[in-house]
Amino acid sequence: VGTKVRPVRFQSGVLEELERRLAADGSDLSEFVNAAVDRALHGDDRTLRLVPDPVERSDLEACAAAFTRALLARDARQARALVEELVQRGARVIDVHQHVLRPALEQIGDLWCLEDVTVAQEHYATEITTQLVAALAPDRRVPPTRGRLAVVASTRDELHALGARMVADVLEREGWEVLSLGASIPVEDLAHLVSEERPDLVALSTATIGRLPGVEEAIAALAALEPRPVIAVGGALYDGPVVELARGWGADFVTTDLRRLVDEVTRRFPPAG
Ligand code: B12
Repeated sequence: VGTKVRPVRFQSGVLEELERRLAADGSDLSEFVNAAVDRALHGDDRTLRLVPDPVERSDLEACAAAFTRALLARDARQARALVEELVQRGARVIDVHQHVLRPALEQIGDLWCLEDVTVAQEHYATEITTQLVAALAPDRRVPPTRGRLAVVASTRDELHALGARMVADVLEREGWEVLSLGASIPVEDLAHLVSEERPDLVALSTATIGRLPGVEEAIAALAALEPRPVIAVGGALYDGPVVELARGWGADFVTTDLRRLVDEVTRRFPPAG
């Protein structure tokens, strides 16, 4: 009942001999095969493993390269299959975001800069990746358990939204309740919502250098609120001097690294008990 029948190939003559001997012992083929499979999975001399090999950094890098190729070949089915297989093998979604999806889009961004790919190709890649992030979300999402609220948004005029989506996703997986506002939130509207909702954390995402004035203004507006939320700032832009700039404006921490975000929020808001 409930068992799929699958063909098994035996060497010629072996099956007949096996069945003859089993019958002589009062046993049958199903029992024999089940016992052999059980030994292979659970016995002392195990030959089959239920737990697959751990996913290494090199697997993530190989998947990033294959995922990029699939996006450039406009093969969404293959792109999805690559990522879903990695997740089934046990890859953490945070690592998939950080070490597969992000580098793929970075590379496609570089190719766009060199005019080796068109805007249409970049849009296609972004669209498929956005769908994938959404598709991976529900199975791992947990109901809010931390009693903590975060607001996540891309800053004023910032149309890059996927990084903010990943930040929201990662916080939700950590048990936070998240208000995810998406792209380009005006400073006054952000401050208004934050003063109403009083989140513990506001995470701001920015990818383009021209959008920095919006970051400075958002940090100033949030820092003036009472109670003042913890202000995290990140995105593709933050490297070198820009990190210091954001710290100088009053950001509590600045990072592009999702694991560092998780470490920081866990340190600042330790789970109860
Ligand atoms: C897709 C894309 C777009 C799409 C975005 C669509 C969308 N719905 O998001 C569209 C077409 C709108 C777009 C427009 C533009 N783009 Co564009 N775009 C990209 C591209 C190819 C991918 C961006 C992306 O989604 N990456 C994947 C995400 C997941 O990565 P991420 O944002 O870095 O997020 C990661 C981390 O940074 C972190 N993170 C992000 N936010 C936060 C926040 C916190 C608090 C924390 C802790 C972590 C964190 O988490 C993520 C996981 O690791 C990049 C290439 C690149 N190198 O990134 C260029 C890129 C960002 N774009 C660029 C440019 C120049 C533009 C335009 C100015 C082009 C133009 N001439 O119109 C416009 C600007 C629009 C605007 N006003 O914002 C440049 C930016 C250069 C710069 N530093 O200023 C890039 C780098 C391309 C390049 N190589 O030059 N773009």
